[in-house]
Amino acid sequence: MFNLVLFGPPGSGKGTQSEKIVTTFKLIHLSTGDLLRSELNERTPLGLEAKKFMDQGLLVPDEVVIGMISSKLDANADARGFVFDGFPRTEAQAEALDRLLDFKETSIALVLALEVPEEELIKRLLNRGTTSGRSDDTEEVVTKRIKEYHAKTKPVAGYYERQGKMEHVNGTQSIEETFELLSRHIQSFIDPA
Ligand code: B4P
Repeated sequence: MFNLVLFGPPGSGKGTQSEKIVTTFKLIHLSTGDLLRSELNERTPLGLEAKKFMDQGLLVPDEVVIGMISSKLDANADARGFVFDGFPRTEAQAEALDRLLDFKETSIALVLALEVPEEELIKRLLNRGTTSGRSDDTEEVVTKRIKEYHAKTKPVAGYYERQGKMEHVNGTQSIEETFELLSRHIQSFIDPA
């Protein structure tokens, strides 16, 4: 099993690149953002609770997202591997993920961090906000999300650096060029399927 974490600030292209990676390498896409938005659209109690945090640009509590990831791992036991997109976002989530994978006798092989300057992140997210209808793509919430990233998520990079699994990738080029850069790293582990 090949397990990849796609890491980076909000708007760095994690969701965009994950779609391409899972198609090319036949992996399962696990996006906590997408999972939370689907709970929200179905108006489940979990979704309604998560909305309170998401609309303020805050991270949803660790136990909620860890529970969601755990059930998705169980539901895809035969997968060739997983792309974790937007998870882990705190050190507690990173430790929980290691424990969950360890229990399944597998581990994270590689962490690819998309590097994009802050002005570009804001530009992309506000641009998406004009068409996405996402209530967290407004200027006020985007600024809060980036602040939350620096306070809680950036330290997760250190967690994976210490494990020797982190590779940094320039995320400012076109979607195709960025995908090429990411693919080169992935291909040192698996071939396209
Ligand atoms: P997410 O859904 O994970 O969203 P994201 O970080 O904003 O976006 P991403 O980096 O995937 O960017 P994308 O490809 O879409 O999180 C939303 C919220 O959910 C969080 O704020 C939090 O509240 C909650 N949440 C999620 N996971 C959580 C967790 N683990 N713990 C706690 N809370 C959690 O790209 C953005 C835009 O840029 C798009 O419009 C795209 O078209 C464009 N773009 C992408 N690549 C480009 C490129 N190369 N050039 C130009 N534009 C590009």
